[in-house]
This record gives sequence, C-alpha cells and structure tokens, in this order.
Amino acid sequence: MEGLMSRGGEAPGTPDSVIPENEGKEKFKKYNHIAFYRRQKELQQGSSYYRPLMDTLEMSERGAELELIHTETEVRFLLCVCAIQGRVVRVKINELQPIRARYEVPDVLIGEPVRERLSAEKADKDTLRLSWSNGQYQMRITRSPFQLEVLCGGEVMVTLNSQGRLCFETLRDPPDKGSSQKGEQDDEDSAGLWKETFRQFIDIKANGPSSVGLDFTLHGFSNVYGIPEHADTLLLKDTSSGGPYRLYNLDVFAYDIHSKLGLYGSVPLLLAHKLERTIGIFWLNASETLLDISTVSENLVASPSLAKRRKLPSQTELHWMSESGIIDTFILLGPSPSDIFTQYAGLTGWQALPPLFSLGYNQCRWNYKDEADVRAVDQGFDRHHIPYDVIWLDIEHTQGKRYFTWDRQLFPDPPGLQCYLQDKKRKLVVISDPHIKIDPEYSLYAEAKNCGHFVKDREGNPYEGSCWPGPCCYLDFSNPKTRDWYSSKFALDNYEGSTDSLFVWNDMNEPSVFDGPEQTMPKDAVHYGGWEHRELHNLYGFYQHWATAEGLTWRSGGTERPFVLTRSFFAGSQRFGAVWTGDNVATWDYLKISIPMLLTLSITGISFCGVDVGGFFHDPEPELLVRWYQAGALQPFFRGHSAMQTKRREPWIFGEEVTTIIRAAISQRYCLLPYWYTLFHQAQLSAKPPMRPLWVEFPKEPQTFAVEDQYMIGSALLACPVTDPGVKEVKVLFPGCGEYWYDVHSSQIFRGGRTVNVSVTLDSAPVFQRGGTVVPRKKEAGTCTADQNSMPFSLTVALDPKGSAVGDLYMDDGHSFNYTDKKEFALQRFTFFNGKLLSSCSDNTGKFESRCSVECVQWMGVRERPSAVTAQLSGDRAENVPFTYEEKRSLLTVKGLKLGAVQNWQLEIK
Ligand code: NBV
Repeated sequence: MEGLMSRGGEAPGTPDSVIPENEGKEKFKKYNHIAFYRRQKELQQGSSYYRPLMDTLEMSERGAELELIHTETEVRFLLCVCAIQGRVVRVKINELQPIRARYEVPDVLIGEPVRERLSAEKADKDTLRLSWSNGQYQMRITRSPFQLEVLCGGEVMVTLNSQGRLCFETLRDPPDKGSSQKGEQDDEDSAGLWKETFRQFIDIKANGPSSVGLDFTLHGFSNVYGIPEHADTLLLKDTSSGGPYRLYNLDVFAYDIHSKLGLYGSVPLLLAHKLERTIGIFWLNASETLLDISTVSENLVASPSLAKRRKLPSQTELHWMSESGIIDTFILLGPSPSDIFTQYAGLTGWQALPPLFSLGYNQCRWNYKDEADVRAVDQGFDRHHIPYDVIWLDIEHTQGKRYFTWDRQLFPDPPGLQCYLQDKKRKLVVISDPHIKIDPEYSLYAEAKNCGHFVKDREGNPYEGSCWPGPCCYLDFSNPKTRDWYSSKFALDNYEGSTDSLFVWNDMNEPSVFDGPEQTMPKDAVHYGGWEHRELHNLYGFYQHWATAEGLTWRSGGTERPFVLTRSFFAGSQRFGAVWTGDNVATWDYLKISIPMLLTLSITGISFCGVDVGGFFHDPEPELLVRWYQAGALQPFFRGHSAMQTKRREPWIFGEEVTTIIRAAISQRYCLLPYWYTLFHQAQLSAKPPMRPLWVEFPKEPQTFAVEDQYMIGSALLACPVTDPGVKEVKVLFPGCGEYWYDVHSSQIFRGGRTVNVSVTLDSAPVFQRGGTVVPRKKEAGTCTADQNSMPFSLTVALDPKGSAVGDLYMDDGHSFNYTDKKEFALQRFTFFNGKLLSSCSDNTGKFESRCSVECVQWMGVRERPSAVTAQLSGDRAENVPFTYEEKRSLLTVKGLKLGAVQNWQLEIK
C-alpha cells in the first residue's frame, strides 16, 4: 500500500500485504467489553422493578399514556402506547422528568404516523385492556408483574417485559468528586458509568449511564431474520452462547464471516416468521445496540404428570439493549411478509427508484489511475462487446484526498472525460468521504471551519481524527445547515470539473477514524444540538447519504433522480439510494455469504444493495471471478471492485473462455433490466424487495425458511448462483408443491415441492421461471442501458398447471422525476388465459410514449403444437403470425412481431 501510506494518514492495522490483519481482531470490542451490556445482564431476570400506575392513565388522540414507577428508586417514567394505522403498535418509554432531554431519533420516520382510536377498559385494578379495529387487536397491560401483551384476534403475539428485563438508566448528576469516597468512585468506573476504558481509549460519559433495554417474547415464532449488518446466516442464531448481535457501525475491512459483531451499517428491524404469520420488531434507537436472541423450537416435553407428553410451543425471546436514548419500539403485526414490508416502509420510507443506468453494470477499482486508464478500460468494454454503464473513481482521483477536487496531473480535464463517457451515454462516479483534510488552503475545510460545520470534541473545538488525508475534521451531517451546505457543494458551478453525468459514492462514513476507538469517532464527541456522538453514531452515514442525494437532486433543479452509493446506513437509508457490503475478500466463502447478507438487507428495507463482485481484497482465481459475475448479475446493485494492490481484473483479462462467460452474465443482466426495473418500481409502491428470500414468496413452506443459497428475484425468477468451486451439479429446492418451474435457458420443466440435482457447467448460472408468470426482457443487451431505449422487447410466458400466466412491465424515461411529477410512465399488464395473451394498460393515469415494440413472445409449457397463432391490435382484425414449436421443449416461439409495448393487443394460440 505504498502510495496509500506515503500520501496521507496511516490505516491502522493495514500492513504491506493486502489484507489488514493482526491488530484487526483486537481493534474491536467483544461483548464483554461493553459496560452497559454487562450492567444490563447483571440485573436479575424475572423481577421487574417497574410498575404501571393505573390511575394515571390518560387517553387522547395520541393513544394511551400511563406512568410507570421504579419500585426502588421511585423514579417515574411515561409509557405511551398507540396503534398506528395498518396494524402497527408503537410503545414509547421515557423518563417523566429527565434532568436533561434524552435523545429521540429524528429524521428516520417519514412523518407522524396516523393513529387509530384506542378504547380502554380496566378489566380489574391490575389489568388495562386497550383495543382497536372493533376489538380485533388488543393490548393488555398488567401491573404486577408489569407486562404488555399484544393480541391479534384474541391470540397473544408478543409480550413485552415478560422476562422483566425492562431497564431504563435515569440521567443523574455526576458524582461529586469531593464528597464521594474513593472506593465508590472506582466502583462506578468499573461499571463504566461515567468513564469507560477500552485499550488506550477513554470514553468520558458526560451524562453518565443512560442505557435502556427491554425484552420481547414472540409467541409461536422460531424463525427470526433481519438486523443487518452482519456477515452471517439469513436465519438469525440463538445468542445464548457466544454473545449478542451488535449494531454499531464500524469500518471492519476483511470482516470475519459468521461473526455477530456489527459491520458498516445498522437497521434495528427484526422479522419473525411462522406458518400463519410474519411480524416485525423495529427498535428505533441510533446508539450502540445489542440484541440477545433465545429461541425454543416446538418441542415435546414430559408433562408434570409424566403420563403424557405435551407440546411446548415455539417461542423466541429478544432482549434489546441500547447505550442511550429512549425506548421507542414498533411492533409490526403483518400478517403476511408483504404486510411487514409495507408497514415498515410506512414508517421509514420506500426504496427510491434508481436511475436505470445504475442497475446496469458498474466497473470500479481502487484506483483507475488517470484519464488514459479510464478511457482504455471504457474502450476495453466496447472492444470485447461487454455492456457497462458506469466507471468509478476512488480516492486517488483527488488532490491529496481533498474531496471535490481533482488531481490535475492525473485528471487534467475532468469535464472532457465525462463528456467522452457521456457521448457513449455512460457515467462517472467519484468518491466523497466525510473526513475533511485539515488544510487552511483547502477551501472546503476553511469554509466548513468558519461556519462551524464540524463535529466538536468535548472541549468544544473541532474534533480531529486521522484518515486518508492525514489529520482531518469530520462534517457534522446531523446539522441541517451542514447538510444543506454540503448538498450545495454538488452544484455544477460549485463542484469544479463536474458535469451532470457525474454521480457519487460515500465511503468511510461509519465514520471511519484511523486513530479512534474501534477505528471510529469517540462517543464523547459532540454534534449539533449538543448531542454526544454516542446518541447518534449509527445515523452518521445515513445523514451523509441523505445530504449527498439531496445535493445531486438540487444540482438538476429537482428534476433528475440522484444516484449515491453508501457504505454506512441506518433504517430509512433506502430513501437515498444504494448500499454495498464493504470490503470483502476474494474467496468462495465471501461469495457464498454475500447472498444471505443481501437478503437480510433487502428484507429490512435496503433493497438496492450489492457486494464487491470478485472480492475487494486478494486476487480471485478465474473460476471464482466467473461465478461471482454470474451471482452479481442476479443481485440488485452490480459492481465489480478491487483493492489497490490486487491485480487488474477487467472482465477480458483472463482469456477468451472467461471473457465469454462474463460477457454472457453481464449481457443477460442487461436483457433482464426491464424486469428488474419493474421490480424496483413495485418496491417503490409496495415495498417488496426485488431480491427475496424464498420464505417471503412461500411463507407456508417450512423447508424454505432457512434457504440462503437460492432466492427469488421478484415473484417470477428463482436464482441459484453457484458458489462452490469445481461443481458439476447443484441442489435446487423447487418450492411450491404442484407448481411448475422452467429453466430459463433450456425451458426444461421441474415440479415444485422437490429438491433436484441440476447439472451445471462453468457457463451456467441456474435461473428458473415460475409457472404462471410473464417476464419481460430486452432482445439484446446493447452497449449500455441508454441503448435499450429503442430496443424491442421479448416476453417469456411460463405456464402454470392451469395454463395461465401474468406479469407486468413498467417503463419511464429512466432518469428524471417526470414519472411522479408529470405521470410520465407506462404500466402494462400481460395476462395469459384460455389461450389468449392480452396486453393491457394497468394504470390509466400514466402517459409515457415508448418507441419499443414487443417483437418476440415465447411460451414455455405448451403441450401441443398449435394449429395457428393470431395477433390482433385493439380494433383491428386478428391475423395469423408465423411460429415455431419445439415439442421436446414444449416451447412455442413467435418472432418478428411489431406490437407496441404500451399498446393493447392480443395474441391467441389456437
Ligand atoms: O477508498 C478506498 C477503499 C474503497 O475502495 C473501498 O471500497 C472501501 O470500502 N476504502 C474502503 C478505504 C480503504 C480500505 C482498506
């Protein structure tokens, strides 16, 4: 890392070799290092210290409010519960009269949720019943022990505080140094109340201990998912041994696989699923958070009489703990997985519709050296007939890691470079990190300093930490004024050398601080409003992502959709763009784990997600690279990336065979973009992620609940990427008893409800289309997405056992907000029933003219050769069209059609 080290700050633990090791493992805390975790775990389980004061109940539009009292300290708390429209319960607990305000997470919820009317009934002096929706839903609050149950149709779904783990450390004045005994002081410090030491780092807690915690019992549930970001299985594990899952955004390069320590981002949303229902628990807290999970699966146990055995129902116990803030939690009642997605999006927002180019292939490297290098790589794609849309520049493109500048030696003419790419309808992405080099000559630094845009240290001076450029200050994106100021820096006349085909990538925004504790910002740094960093640590990246996306939108006067990729994220980041999983390694294990990692992100709102294809550190062997391209082409965000000291690995470097296979994988991705884009449109409306675990589509099939090597793309395609070396076949679970699945390449049919060994070669990436669906594709890949504007479509109709199928196609200009501002979109539905394929407009409010036609339709699963196929435009006469029929493959093909993609028409098989 020679260039890297000599030019600026030193990455701790980054040795000469490519993978930083040694110090790496020690750098991060283990759970037993975390003082608030130890304190909460020491509290006796089962004996809640809190009691509701039933007489204090107040009912209003806000819901029900009730005081709680701590039985020993007599401190009072306010418990607010409300029912939110769409089957969501919110439970908030705060100190009634804190000596200082406690942090309540701002900006994550998209608005004030609309509440349902609750009716209250005191069953007896110890029990309060709240109900809504004609009594279908209820909450039952009991006094002793204090518990809160949530019931659906009379059945208890969730109990809060059933283990008595509610904990709320109240704010207090610091111990008076003079009067307190020396011993007492030491005790306090060993409990980490006012001061916590980790390695050489001392965290001074200005507000003392302020942690919160609460347990939840999820009745009947033993499958739990979510809470990214961890490099772990899709199904969350029992944490009874090995410690809790941690949610604390950290820069963990070359992270360990199957570790519960937190990575770059956090979404404190957990989904629980059982045959009859899916529920969600959203724990809205941005400070360091830990989650213990203990699951009991359905079990036969001896009954007390010993004569019989009885069934003990499954249940999962959750214990959420956060270092600070308040308790603000949402219980999403489903009942279906889709309902959870809508309920969660109703709170934190929907996935932003990406500009189409960003769904194409992205070519990145740390670093493309100079302009000539960029042009050569760009030309390489054309020379090898491989489509791509975006080339990316990493930190070396700047003048000494001063973001918003260019190294003019290497990049003398940035606008010229962008125009060159733009002429081919391609884009450039540059990196913009949140650390700002301390250099009075650097105008961004000078201005930020003058205007007070930096995070402060405890003394009130701009906080200084070390990162790529050496000593740096960190922008305080939690300040709305700082966000506006930063956003304005992306204006074309502020960002020298930028054009409107330049887009942005936010890295190191956990934030990463080389000389900070756990390589991040000290918790006692101070943000806007006087809030300590500990309160909002997990929000830092969210805020930078937001400000960047806003900047790109403003740059166009609000007309163009932004594209911003971020490494750090929080609940709600889906509103601002894409997320990737950071610095992985070029090994088969990392390829394999990428699937559950992306599925977890997808089901927690972050639908536009991807991984570094090929693996960031190390050099992939050609077979691994091929398999990674095939997998990446079937994932939402598709970018090849590699670290500085790795060998170059553009897709044509490994010889003809590898190039051909990678070309095929990327080209197939491009052909499938109409389907991906339609899925993103649907994600924006219904919040269903394009990449879905099998159990989301097949919630009643327990054999799908733990599957993490296969997944659905929308509801039509089953993807089974190969993630092992040297394999000749893969085991594929075809879900859906009695359903049909078709191999998209051979149209071979498979029955649902079975596991089959499917043969593979190096060039196969198994994908199966579900019977009953229609998938739109482009007939050719083109050189980039813009080429596809005028290219014809093909439709693949996969018949279900009844001989029917349905599918959608969404179209718009692919880049602006006209689809929402001016309703310039088209939504076409294709329905095949009784031998007739109907194309009809399924949203009359849309007005988008497409020049594209549907030129080819293929039916998979047609049992007999038809006597004729006719085509009919609405109002016209039906006319015979030529067709081919392959009996062996049950495949009917009609080519050479000229049916408008947004027109109504009918094709009939006779
Ligand atoms: O900016 C350099 C890299 C970047 O290429 C990578 O994608 C990020 O995740 N960045 C991390 C910093 C260096 C990590 C060793």
